[in-house]
Amino acid sequence: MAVTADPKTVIIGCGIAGIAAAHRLVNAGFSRVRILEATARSGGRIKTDRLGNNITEMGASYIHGPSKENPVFCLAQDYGLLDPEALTPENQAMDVDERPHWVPNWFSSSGQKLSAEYMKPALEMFNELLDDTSQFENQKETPWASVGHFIQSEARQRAAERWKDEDKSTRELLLCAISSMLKVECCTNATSTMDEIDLVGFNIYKGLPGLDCTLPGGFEELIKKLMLEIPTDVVTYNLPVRCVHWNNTASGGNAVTVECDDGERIAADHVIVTVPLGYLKKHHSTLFCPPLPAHKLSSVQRQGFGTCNKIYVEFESPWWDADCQIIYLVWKDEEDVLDQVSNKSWIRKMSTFTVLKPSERYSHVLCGWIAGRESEYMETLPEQEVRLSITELIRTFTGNPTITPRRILRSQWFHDPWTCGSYSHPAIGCSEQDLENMMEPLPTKGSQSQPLQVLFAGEATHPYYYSTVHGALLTGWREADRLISHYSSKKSM
Ligand SMILES: Cc1cc2nc3c(=O)[nH]c(=O)nc-3n(C[C@H](O)[C@H](O)[C@H](O)COP(=O)(O)OP(=O)(O)OC[C@H]3O[C@@H](n4cnc5c(N)ncnc54)[C@H](O)[C@@H]3O)c2cc1C
Ligand SMILES: *[C@@H]1O[C@H](CO)[C@@H](O)[C@H](O)[C@H]1NC(C)=O
Ligand SMILES: *[C@@H]1O[C@H](CO)[C@@H](O)[C@H](O)[C@H]1NC(C)=O
Ligand SMILES: *[C@@H]1O[C@H](CO)[C@@H](O)[C@H](O)[C@H]1NC(C)=O
Ligand SMILES: CC(=O)N[C@H]1CO[C@H](CO)[C@@H](O)[C@@H]1O
Repeated sequence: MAVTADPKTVIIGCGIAGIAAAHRLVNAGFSRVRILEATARSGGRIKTDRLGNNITEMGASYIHGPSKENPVFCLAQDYGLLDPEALTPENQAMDVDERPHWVPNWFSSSGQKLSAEYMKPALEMFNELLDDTSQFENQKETPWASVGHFIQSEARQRAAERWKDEDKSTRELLLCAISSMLKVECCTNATSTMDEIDLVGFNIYKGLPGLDCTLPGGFEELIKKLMLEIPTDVVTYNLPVRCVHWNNTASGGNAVTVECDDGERIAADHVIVTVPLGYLKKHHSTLFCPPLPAHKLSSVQRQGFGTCNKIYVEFESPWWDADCQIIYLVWKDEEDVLDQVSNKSWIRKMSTFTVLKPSERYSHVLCGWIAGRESEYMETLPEQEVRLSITELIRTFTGNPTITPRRILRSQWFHDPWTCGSYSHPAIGCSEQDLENMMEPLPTKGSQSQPLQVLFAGEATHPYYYSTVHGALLTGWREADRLISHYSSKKSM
């Protein structure tokens, strides 16, 4: 594009959404683009760390649905960041519902290893219940308030029918396993309990084909590659934005002034806000002057944002099978099918560890998953205490009192002041309209003021790929395109 006007654009946040927006604007010939980032690094919730020599992802690990429609997959492929298996046509064609299940190892709180065959009915029923939520797609009213209520009620009923010939202890154990699966689901959705997830909203998210893959050199490699393609002076680090003053119609100058924490004021024609929804929920009243319009604010409040953390644990030697990909822990007194516990027993919320593969490449490292308020509480504990709790947990479930983790590394997303949680989810009452409102630029339609003063990008503003890296990337491109086409149509007039 030959830029006839070269508007000043400020992007708040240097995560994948901010980087994608800047990248596209710069390529389109916009020369006055700046990214203001609160922290000392780029990448945001893409954050690669190390446990000893092993790569660990504190934020995003997987490309969800790695296939041609997924722009993150395409970029990673172009930059040569993927393993050959991820590039095979079979991998890319893998249907969401046909994905092979991970090979599980099961352990119970009485220190027994349970056979996968024995536990299979629980996994099957749980997956069937998740699939059955699709019957509520686009429904106005549902007999249950939430995904959690639906699963609890249906699991008990179906268990009574389907497993009536099993003995009581088997039936109870399978129900306890469903409680464990619910806790895993809390991680997928970054929520304290599935009771908070909307039964209709649950199906707004769209999956892409492809068997989820990781970036063997770390997800941050993708950030580094993209950053090399935008001029280095575009980003200013350690510069948190305090307030976006918009609608400055009187001055006759720039419509927006961005006020930074250090008092600096930056004039701009357009601002693209990419701060996480958790941050927005907490700081919207001071971040915008004038404040967000009421309907947009309600949507910010209605859409959910919760915590999912990882606790990486390294062992001297494996205590799981060589082919095991995922470890499930079942507490024997949870046949009520509930996913809520309390602070004191926060460790009970941990029901899953994934095995870092391929094992030839890693030493014996597991990734433990924990969601919700229990996860937020865990963040406040000293690392030593977390390590001791994990040690006790694993000793209890394996019945082996000698297993001792070498070291651990955990994420603390809730207490990250610039994120305030992990990612968004469709909370009860949240609808597609709320997602539309989230991405709507300011001033809203019909206003006489200068258009497109404040634009919104970031994971939580994608209408159906929210909570993912590809969703976030696409929103950055979307808002850059909005500006580019605005100036293109102006030119042709
Ligand atoms: C534990 C965890 C696991 C995940 N796993 C996956 C996965 O496997 N696959 C997947 O696709 N996705 C996953 N995600 C989600 C994915 O990481 C995010 O959707 C994506 O990275 C969000 O990008 P973003 O640009 O929208 O936001 P962010 O990356 O959060 O970027 C926002 C930036 O804004 C900055 N900022 C905030 N406030 C201010 C301010 N006032 N002034 C200036 N800067 C500010 C922040 O510091 C940050 O750098 C995971 C996330 C977490 C936390
Ligand atoms: C993981 O750590 C072990 C031990 O330090 C090392 O031998 C191995 O190469 C590492 N693997 C990766 C993928 O970094
Ligand atoms: C923006 O400014 C215009 C013109 O001064 C005014 O009519 C409008 O109410 C303002 N909008 C907001 C949200 O303050
Ligand atoms: C759990 O811990 C959090 C964080 O310390 C605290 O805010 C909350 O009140 C506690 N909840 C209970 C039930 O003790
Ligand atoms: C927001 C979010 O990640 N939602 C997920 C909740 O879990 C279901 C089922 O596993 C997924 O399809 C959603 O993507």
